[in-house]
Amino acid sequence: MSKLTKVIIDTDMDFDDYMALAYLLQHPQIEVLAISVTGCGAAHLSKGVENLANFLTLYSDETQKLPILKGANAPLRYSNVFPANVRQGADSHYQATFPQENRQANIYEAQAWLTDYFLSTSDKVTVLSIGGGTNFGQLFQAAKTDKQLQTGIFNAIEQIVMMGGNLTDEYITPGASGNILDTLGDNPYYSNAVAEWNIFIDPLGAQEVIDSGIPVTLVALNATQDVPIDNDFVTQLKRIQSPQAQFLSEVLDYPDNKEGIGSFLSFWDPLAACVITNPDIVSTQPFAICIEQAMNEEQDTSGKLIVDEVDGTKINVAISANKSLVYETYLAVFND
Ligand SMILES: [Ca+2]
Repeated sequence: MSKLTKVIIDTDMDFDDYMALAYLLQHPQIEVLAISVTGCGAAHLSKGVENLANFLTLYSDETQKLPILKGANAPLRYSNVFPANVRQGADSHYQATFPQENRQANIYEAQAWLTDYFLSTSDKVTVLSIGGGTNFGQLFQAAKTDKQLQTGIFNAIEQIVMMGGNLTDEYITPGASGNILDTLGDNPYYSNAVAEWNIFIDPLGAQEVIDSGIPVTLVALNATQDVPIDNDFVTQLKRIQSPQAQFLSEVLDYPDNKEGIGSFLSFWDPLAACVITNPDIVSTQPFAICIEQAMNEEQDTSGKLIVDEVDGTKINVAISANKSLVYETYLAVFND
């Protein structure tokens, strides 16, 4: 990367969103322009916004004033939700300590801010989508009947990098199965074995993102499963004395997170963030993709990625990742 890349981040303020945010906020070649928050993922909306505002106090005065965009309260389709313990962990920011309350926070309504921005900007931006497709899906839906907004969006957004989805083994080897049941444990209130959470939470929002006409790279579970968060990574992170790295260590020390280190936690959102700065850390392949929209409560497949050469939209899917290069890339920004 030679020039500064401008990024708008859309987040659900899960544990790994802090990792992705910290990476991009710290990266010398990235300029974060605004951060939108969705209330349909891990954290509830007001908590997510508050946590993000306070998280920014780990950074400069200028960063503390970044536009924080309060987004959706509900998905565009269905009302799928994360388990209560996941939401509690996110709402409580994993009991990690923010330096202070952010008294300079600039909080805006997401659709209004994004609409004004894309109607007036001459920036070229990358969108990092790490909280499902609802906020940007809603924007793209509005743009279908607003030519000026549509043009503004097309001129401004160069690419969308989205963490989400998985290609099962009917399409690729090795395939990746869904991650809904993994999270539900002994209380599987959904039957879906084929979808990934960001897509499952709002299959229509994700479809709108894919169909936006903007180049999309989907950082799928096929790639993230190559990069587990293991003890070696955590040890390296803990050695870094910066307040940002120490904050992330605290997040990973939260009991439900700690339990997953070396087992069920992956570099989900931070991998997508690293793909913006270092696309070569993953292998991508083009696929024509549709997202299953139908819900079936007995044997649900909603949110499944379907490869469909006729009706699908061509996007790039990250299908594998180089773990040691990912760790190195990620940790380098904190070590500098
Ligand atoms: Ca997330």
